[in-house]
Amino acid sequence: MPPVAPQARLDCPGFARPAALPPLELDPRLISDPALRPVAAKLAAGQRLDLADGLALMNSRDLLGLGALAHAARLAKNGRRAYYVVNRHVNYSNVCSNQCAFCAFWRQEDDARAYLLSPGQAAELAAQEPALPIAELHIVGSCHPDAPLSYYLELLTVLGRARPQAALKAFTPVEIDHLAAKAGLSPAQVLDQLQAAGLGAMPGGGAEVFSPRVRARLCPEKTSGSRWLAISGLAHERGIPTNATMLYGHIETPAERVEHLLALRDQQDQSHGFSAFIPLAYHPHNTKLGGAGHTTGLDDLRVIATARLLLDNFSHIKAYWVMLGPKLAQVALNFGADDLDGTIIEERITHEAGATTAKGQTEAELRGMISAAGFTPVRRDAFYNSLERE
Ligand code: V47
Repeated sequence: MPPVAPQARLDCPGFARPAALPPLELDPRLISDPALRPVAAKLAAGQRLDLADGLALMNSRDLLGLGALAHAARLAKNGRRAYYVVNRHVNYSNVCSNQCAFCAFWRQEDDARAYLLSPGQAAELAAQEPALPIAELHIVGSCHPDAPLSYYLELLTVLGRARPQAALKAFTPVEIDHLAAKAGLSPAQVLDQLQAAGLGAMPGGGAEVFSPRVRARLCPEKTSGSRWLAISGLAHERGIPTNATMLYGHIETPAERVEHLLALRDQQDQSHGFSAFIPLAYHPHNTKLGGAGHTTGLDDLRVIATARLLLDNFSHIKAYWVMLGPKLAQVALNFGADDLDGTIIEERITHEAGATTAKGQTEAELRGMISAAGFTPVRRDAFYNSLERE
């Protein structure tokens, strides 16, 4: 693999530098874990947290203390607003040459359940339920061994025509790297062509855990963590906002989680184009990696709270209801999260791995979850502009 060309500019003019966390007003009586007290003192002084602070948070069982800290940060960033988007997922293919051990979605090309939607079929899906005010098409598939770059360009063109009001949030840095290698182009050249065909934003999948140790076991064929970060930076240079994720709850250590978050924070310091961070709770069913069970509620909330506090330069933290379940996602609004993601309509990746949640939610259900938790629902577009009628 050729190296990703270094970013032309360190400071990205396309995106404003997100505001840092201000000094937080905290009630020390809410914290019972002594390891969290120095972290609280730093937050109260407006200081940036480091690896040791991240570890104290990531190892703590003081759920109410974690919540108190993360909620103060959430209020400083987003007040009582809780975002959601009317969106639709389009998974254009499940045929994947990476065949990651944690993933239940991929199929070999000769599998009876393998598919590659034609651009026309994808557009038909996107056009269903025309009265729905879909603001975002979330378009993710696989590293298909044969589909050429022209397929992806055509896909964006016809999806844009099918849903002209929707932003096309498409292709992870892993897919970009794969199709650049197939086309014999650089990721930057591919991004330019996709942007000209309508690419407006990019989802945050494929980041998994950046640790080379974890990647060697879980996804040895996949784009490395450093390439994932560099390609995100190339998108930001072009004014394309992207998201970031972390797949947790498998073989990773607390230190590897914290290092992952700090690597995202470093990239954001340089390129400012990450919109949201989304922790992804590992689902073990039908995967090669397998595993005993699901993540715990404590761990889910702890990852969200730690992310809110470490990622002081990220504006948004998503509680992805598909993976957390709607009830815990609602609780997570008090642990640092300010976004529930969206209506989705048809989720496949997590459901192949055993998710028992619904495949979609109605807008009324999302608003109800937010209001019942005491927050103000804000319907947004893919760029976090409010679509609420004032
Ligand atoms: O890239 C795969 C992960 C991702 C499993 O950017 C798994 O707005 C859990 O990235 N258990 C897809 N996770 C989901 C994703 C996403 C979702 C919602 C919003 C956004 C956004 C992005 O899910 C994959 C992979 O990292 N994944 N298999 C599994 N068994």
